[in-house]
Amino acid sequence: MIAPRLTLREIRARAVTLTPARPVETASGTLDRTPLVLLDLLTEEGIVGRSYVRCYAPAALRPLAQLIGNLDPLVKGCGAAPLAIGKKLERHFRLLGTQGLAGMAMAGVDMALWDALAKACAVPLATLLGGEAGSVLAYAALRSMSPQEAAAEAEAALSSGFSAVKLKIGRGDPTADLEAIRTVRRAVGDGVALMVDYNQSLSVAEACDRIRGLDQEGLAWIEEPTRADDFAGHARIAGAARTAIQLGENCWGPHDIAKSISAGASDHLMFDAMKIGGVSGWLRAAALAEAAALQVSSHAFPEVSAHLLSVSPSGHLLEYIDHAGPILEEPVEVKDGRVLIPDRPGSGLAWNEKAVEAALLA
Ligand code: SMN
Ligand code: MG
Repeated sequence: MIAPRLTLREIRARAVTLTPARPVETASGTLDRTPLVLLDLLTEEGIVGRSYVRCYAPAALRPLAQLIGNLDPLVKGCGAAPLAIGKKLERHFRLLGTQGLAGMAMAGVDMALWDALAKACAVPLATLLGGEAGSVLAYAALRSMSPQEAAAEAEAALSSGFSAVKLKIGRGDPTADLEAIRTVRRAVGDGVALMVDYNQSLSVAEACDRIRGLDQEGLAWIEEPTRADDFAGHARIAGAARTAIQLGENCWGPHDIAKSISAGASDHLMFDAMKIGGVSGWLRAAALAEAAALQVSSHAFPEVSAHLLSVSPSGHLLEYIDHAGPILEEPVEVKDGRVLIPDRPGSGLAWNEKAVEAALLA
């Protein structure tokens, strides 16, 4: 079969707000709503490329959906070529800057384009990228910061097959961190990998102090102890800690990753499929990580991240947290602590239209 060349006909962007069964608590705020923009990239050939982006702040939801819709005249009639369209959009946004909403919009288009291309070739995205459909090792991200509730979540994760969990800390003093870590550790046992995430909540000086106190806890990594764009600060923290430092979910594209690597900011890297610049940005950043011998994990977006981690030379762990599941026809599947790469064309995203309808922003 010869894959058809695709010509873009229309971008549709729909804003939805989901209400998670359990809010996600972090030291930098609690997320009790999930504002998403769903992208449908329609082609003349009938193939539809899909992706979603997540804007965290409800106030940014409508503007983001509008911005994505406003890209329609720029891409209409173009071939479905992610790199060429990426170049065009970068030129369009150069004077504004390609981070924030513009970066999210560009990444959404990029991911939808790759989805369309994989569908046109009738293969999973991982296969189009040179890998194969299989599975990737995952960890469960715990939503609650209270020690007892986090421990109960961790036990549930273990009984559904996970062998690694991540706990959010940093809301209280160092004793509160230790209590939460030890309560979860007691619940999961020593054989389970336990990571912690400060969500940027400490100063560099505080982090250097606190983190030494965690070195005996057998943690697999300590994530974002200080503000994400302070690469020099993270490098100081990494120098003071024996435990590995994890960073990257707030890096915008390969250029931020290059800066982080050259500062020696972290021992591991984690990419957010949206902030890193979609599939194209991820692949470029993954090459930098490989060359720097840093392992790459994912942040959120488990659907597309499963494909991407499987073709990342230093792929490590997938973060399993199901934000979009309620509006998907086939939410991500986990088996024995591994996320399965769906053996269907594209990245595997299909909307559950009834659920989308109910969640649409009025
Ligand atoms: C996180 C960030 C934003 C929303 C939810 C969770 C977190 C993570 O930093 O690593 O999952
Ligand atoms: Mg994090």
